[in-house]
Amino acid sequence: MSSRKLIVIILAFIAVISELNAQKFAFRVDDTDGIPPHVYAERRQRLIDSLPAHAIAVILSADIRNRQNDVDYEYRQSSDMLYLTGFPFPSSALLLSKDPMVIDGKTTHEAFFVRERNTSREQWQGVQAGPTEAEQVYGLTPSVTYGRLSSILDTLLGPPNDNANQSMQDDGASAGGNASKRQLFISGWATRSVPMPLLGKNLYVDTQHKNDLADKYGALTVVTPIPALIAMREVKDTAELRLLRKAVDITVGGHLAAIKGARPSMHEYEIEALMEYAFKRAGAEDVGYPSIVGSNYNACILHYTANRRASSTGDLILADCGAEYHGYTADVTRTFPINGRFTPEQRIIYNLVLEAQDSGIAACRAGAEFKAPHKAAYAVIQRGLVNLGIASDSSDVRSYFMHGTSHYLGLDVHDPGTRGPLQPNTVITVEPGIYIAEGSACDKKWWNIGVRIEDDILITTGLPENLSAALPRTAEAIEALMKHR
Ligand SMILES: [Mn+2]
Repeated sequence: MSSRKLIVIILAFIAVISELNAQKFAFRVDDTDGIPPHVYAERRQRLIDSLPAHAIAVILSADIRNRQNDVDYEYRQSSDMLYLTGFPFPSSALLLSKDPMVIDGKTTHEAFFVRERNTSREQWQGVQAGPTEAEQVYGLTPSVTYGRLSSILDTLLGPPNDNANQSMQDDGASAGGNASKRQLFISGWATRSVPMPLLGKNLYVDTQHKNDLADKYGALTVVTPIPALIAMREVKDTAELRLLRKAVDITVGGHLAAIKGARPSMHEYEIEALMEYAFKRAGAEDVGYPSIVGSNYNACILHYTANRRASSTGDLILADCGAEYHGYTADVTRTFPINGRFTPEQRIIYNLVLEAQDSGIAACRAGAEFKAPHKAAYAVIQRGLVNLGIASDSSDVRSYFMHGTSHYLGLDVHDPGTRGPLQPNTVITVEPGIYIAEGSACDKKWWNIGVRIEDDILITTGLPENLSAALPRTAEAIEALMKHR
């Protein structure tokens, strides 16, 4: 063997060893039910197309949130990042540029920033994609080290006479050459404010961040959140609707399990457990928001999540719970009697809410104003409460129905949207409610009745589609479900 061959073999051996050292763990995607990379690429292109001339957009990953001491909350990516990349890991950022930019010799309109892989971190926290995996698996090209985000922004945004030439060499990046009309769009900060109790004030992180950016880059306009992205996320594409339908189907299964399994004297948390067990068994990664399971007087608290009370016969249970599947969440509420039979008063209130919901759903037509379902539902409840003598006049009604009827649904339970006229392929909730807390100014036979009925409605070019229609909704259907359990 020639010494040259030996050197080649040794070098190859060293290369293999260093490869092993660099990546003790293989990067694997165990779940294959996601959205293909080309769909994300199309969304990014649409957003770039929507940006004004010379604008730059940065989409930030969600923060890692500390629970206590050395334990963090389970990580959940920011919805904007999920929407545009499907990339699930922290310490990452997406940069989009209306003008072409040159990064490491490549002319591009997008760049992705991600932490390098780190074996010792992966040993504890799991394998996370680095730049190579971001490119190969997520199709995010070019992907570079997260730490370069700030210096590449300097190159793109810095005053041209100040640091542009220097940064171009330092970072291997260069702008399209326009620094006069600079607009920076940012997806928004997960942490908007931090309380500083000793000073009796808040630190407004987003304002501070914006001010610092303006200081650093001179006459820079920082826009957050990104209006074009809000408009895009309002209308769901085919890939999103598939996942959203799955989240709703899983959620319907959870509600069925909870209603069938509930028994008088069960604690609220036991009903919550029935619900969430069914969610996770069906593949949901999480809930889209903390489960609300309120019995009796707790049903009158809109966002009651303590779920500790022991129920007793005669209670109404209000369960507002949604499974999250691949980032998409459902949002469904059912109210049912723990013993399987509504009392006369409960039934009257329930049927009034149901009638309001029917009117609200019927108003979910493309082209209708966003508030059309709310106005329709509100009118029914107003008339009903006045007829029942619960509300003396229309101004009273607000104290029994104190929330809106609809919000957008998608990656977030309260998904962003323009609140303009309803558009096909938008999903909104329709969720009227009546909450008569103890001590309300009405006959006390109504006290502690809290009812909300919520379904997830797809706006189409024709009739609305109730995605959660498989879950019984009428008082009779719920009683029948509970009777034959
Ligand atoms: Mn809701």
